[in-house]
Amino acid sequence: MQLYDSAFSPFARKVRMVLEHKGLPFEAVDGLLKSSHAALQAVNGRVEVPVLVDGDITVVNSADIVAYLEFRYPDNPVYPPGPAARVHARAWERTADTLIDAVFVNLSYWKLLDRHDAMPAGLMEKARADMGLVYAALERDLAGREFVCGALSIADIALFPHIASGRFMGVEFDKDAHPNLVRWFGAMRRLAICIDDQRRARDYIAAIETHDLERTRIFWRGDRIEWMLARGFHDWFFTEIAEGRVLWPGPSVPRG
Ligand SMILES: N[C@@H](CCC(=O)N[C@@H](CS)C(=O)NCC(=O)O)C(=O)O
Repeated sequence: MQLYDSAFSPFARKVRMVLEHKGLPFEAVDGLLKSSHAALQAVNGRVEVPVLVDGDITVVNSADIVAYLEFRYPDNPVYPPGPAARVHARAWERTADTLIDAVFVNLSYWKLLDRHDAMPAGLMEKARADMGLVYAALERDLAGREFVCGALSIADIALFPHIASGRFMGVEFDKDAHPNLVRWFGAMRRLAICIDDQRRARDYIAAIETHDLERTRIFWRGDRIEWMLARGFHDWFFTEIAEGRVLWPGPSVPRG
């Protein structure tokens, strides 16, 4: 299998951790390098990672890739067995992919890209308010449980890359108010798939200047735009468009 990957992308990190949890061999290609653009576009018209190529099957969109892997390679499952727990695990994966990703990635632009402006006033406060809701719900779900849905599942794997960057992004959870989350985070950080993920992400960010990445224009799509507009930062966003600092996904249709 070939994974169009990036240690920069929480979606690619999720899929890579699922592959490793399942013990499946794969070759990783850094899909976000400018030099990979044409190859990535050939397998995903949106020009986004992750993409999984498994023989003659190409799968895009991280949640679809995880569902494909679970169906095709059911050993070491990442979906809980019972219907209610499965629905709940998918709900957490969706929250990680839509809300939490939007909060963290939108904050990351002022940490990791070449920007000459300050973060818009009030953005950090909006981010902290939304993450407060997430942390409270996690604290509730982790009461009396080792992992979010009982056994380790896609919920934990999807959440981990985000929660692990909380301190760096300035939206860390309060340890005193969230003892269950502290315990969960400690257990996650001891898992081999998480140790390897953290090392890759740390090494990538430490050497960010050396990677052939787009770091002046921001690639925008659905949920991240929605969060920016819904939290009131439309003036900032439309100025970004007017001043040419945006990139958009390409059109994508299913392959024949
Ligand atoms: N819904 C997609 C979202 C994937 C996505 O947003 N990928 C980003 C990286 S996190 C990307 O490839 N952006 C293109 C770019 O930055 O050039 C999924 O779940 O796989």
